[in-house]
Amino acid sequence: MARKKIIAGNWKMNKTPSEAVALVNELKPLVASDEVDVVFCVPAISIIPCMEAAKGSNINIGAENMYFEENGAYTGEIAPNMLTDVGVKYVIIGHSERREYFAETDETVNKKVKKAFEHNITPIVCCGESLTQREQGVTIDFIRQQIKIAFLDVSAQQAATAVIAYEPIWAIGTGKVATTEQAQEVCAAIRVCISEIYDQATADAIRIQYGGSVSASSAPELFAQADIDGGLVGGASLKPDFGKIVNYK
Ligand code: G2H
Repeated sequence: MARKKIIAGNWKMNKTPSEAVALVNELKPLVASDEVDVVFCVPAISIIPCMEAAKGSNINIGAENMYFEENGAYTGEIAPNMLTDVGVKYVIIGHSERREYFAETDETVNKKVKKAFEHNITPIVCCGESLTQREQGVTIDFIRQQIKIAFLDVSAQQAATAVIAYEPIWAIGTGKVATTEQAQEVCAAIRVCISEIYDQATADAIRIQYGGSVSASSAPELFAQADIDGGLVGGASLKPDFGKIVNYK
């Protein structure tokens, strides 16, 4: 069965709640599509107003992060049931910026992925190599390790519904997009890794996105690749261009 593409915006730390609502309203008609799943992952404070603004449209509002405990003394964190209570169905886990600036590790990513599944939230699990790793030729080994740890103790049934975002760190926000071949090669290797951990059916079902300076001009070729099932889009998701990316065909 063909996988439905999933195109997600990652707004990062941009837009006040009122600006966020205005952007949802601006993009709503531009991202209308039955062919792809559309997700806007927005800052936590904007989730509720964006949900209201997106009502009646095809836009899913997702979170950019969540904690792996149920509740308690974790100042500043957001619990999974806080997200589900307002209707969140997707959460980005382990973005490279969280790994770099907020000390997230493969182990915390795994805890968050398991917790998301416990609450029926689809994790968008991020992985990606640094420029040094790419230059040293260890990209695939490194990504395989990230994936294996992220999916430890995750069932095949759960994994089949997950989304993986392959984002080479050197291509994030730099305007430097991985070549189509580089992106497809790693996404294909991720699918092989999933087939080894689980089975071919799970590998065929899981959706793998490319992320890293995706633009309206690079999207069509990237999304036409056999193992690329959409994109995780940062900068361009804050502009009308996101409509072109969603309707890339
Ligand atoms: C990578 C991506 C979105 P950008 O972080 O996750 O951002 O498209 O700005 O490189």
